[in-house]
Amino acid sequence: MKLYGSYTSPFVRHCRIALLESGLDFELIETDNKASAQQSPTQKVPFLQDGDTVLTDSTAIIKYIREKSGQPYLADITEYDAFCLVNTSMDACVNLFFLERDGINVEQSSYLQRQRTRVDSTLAELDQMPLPKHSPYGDMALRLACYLAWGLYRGRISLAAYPNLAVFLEHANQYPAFAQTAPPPL
Ligand SMILES: N[C@@H](CCC(=O)N[C@@H](CS)C(=O)NCC(=O)O)C(=O)O
Repeated sequence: MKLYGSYTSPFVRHCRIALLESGLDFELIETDNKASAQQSPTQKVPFLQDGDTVLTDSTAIIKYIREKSGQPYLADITEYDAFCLVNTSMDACVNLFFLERDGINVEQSSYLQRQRTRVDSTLAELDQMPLPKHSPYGDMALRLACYLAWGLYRGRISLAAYPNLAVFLEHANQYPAFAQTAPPPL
């Protein structure tokens, strides 16, 4: 199975963790923006190819890996909704990262300011949720850990106002599949 992506993307990291946990054979093919624009209609990473199966979104890729390896995947509706909340926060945060990297000024757009407050309001909500302190981590927790670690790595978030998230991430950093997939030093 071929997973296309980068070593820095939090979406790709979650897929790599699921693959490591599954024990399935896979190859990570490093893919930049130019290559993803040519190979996936989303023009994003990750995407996955396994024989005739081609998947273009990390959420579908993780469902595929979990089902193929007989592992549970977001079985509970509360966990599913919390997973979606993490995704909403991470999408907004990644979007602002790329826009600011292109020199776009967030202050000029009320929509971009809303994206910024969305990151804060979703993190505040996630900070109130019960979160695991050890494995086994479900896919909501893994996605949250990938997001928080990426946000800190890119200097996009601070956890100073979110003590529960900070403790959660500290514990997740001890989990081998999570530690093994950390992004390279900048
Ligand atoms: N919904 C997608 C989001 C993936 C995503 O945003 N990937 C980023 C990298 S972290 C990307 O490739 N962005 C390039 C772009 O937006 O042009 C998924 O879950 O796979």
